[in-house]
Amino acid sequence: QESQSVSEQLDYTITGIEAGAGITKATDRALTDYENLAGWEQTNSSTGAMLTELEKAIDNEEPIVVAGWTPHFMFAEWDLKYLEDPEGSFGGEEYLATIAREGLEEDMPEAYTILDRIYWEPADMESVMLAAQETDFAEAAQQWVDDNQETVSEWTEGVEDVDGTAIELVHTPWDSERASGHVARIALEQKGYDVKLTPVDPAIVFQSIAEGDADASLAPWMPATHGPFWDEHEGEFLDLGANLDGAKIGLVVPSYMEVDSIEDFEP
Ligand code: PBE
Repeated sequence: QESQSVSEQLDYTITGIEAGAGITKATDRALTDYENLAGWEQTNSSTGAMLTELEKAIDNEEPIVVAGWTPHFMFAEWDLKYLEDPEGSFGGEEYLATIAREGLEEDMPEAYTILDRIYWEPADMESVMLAAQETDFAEAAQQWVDDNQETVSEWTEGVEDVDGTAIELVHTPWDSERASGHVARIALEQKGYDVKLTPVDPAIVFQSIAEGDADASLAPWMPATHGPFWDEHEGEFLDLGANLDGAKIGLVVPSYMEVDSIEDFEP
């Protein structure tokens, strides 16, 4: 309806994703950081539901605000933009961190070295994510490794083979982390590890590694997205640095919407 403001048309609602996601906490921060969002709320069901809502809105050229992130295929699929975030509720550039349990360096030095070296670019991760749309993550990751064996060999160079040592990696249940989890699994398997990959919520990634129930993870998004979980367990896990730079989270809208900043919404 023409007479309604965009905020009214949106029903003062941001379409979020899973309740346990880091971006859900960041969106809650935005709802308190921005005075013009007082009284707004976010809906939280699933990433799949958010994408369905986004597609439906775009088909009807209706306004929608979603919790979005990069790398993700949503930006290849639709014409979208991040809203400016002058309050910094969503942080700036994010990196993906590799973390490990205390003692991994002594117990499994070969795995530690490989995990410490794993680093790739957003375009690499995106190519696995895209391929996985047609097949599954195991096959898509294998394809990327086959095409990039030189890179994987740099990660494993000089590392001695092990004989079926069991190692457990935990990752969050989003495509970006399914991609990095499977690629790390294959790199470790090339050196003889028996790798178990377990999808868990972000809180459990940190908790399981802090408690030594899992060995390592490439899934943390830092510093903003999973910062609260990181801080909660600081000192109880090993920080192996970035495995990818150039990630981002924020509020995302279709490009046809006239708002450019979170501040632009009428209260
Ligand atoms: N994400 C994708 C996750 C991490 C990876 C941004 C949706 C989150 O916890 O928010």
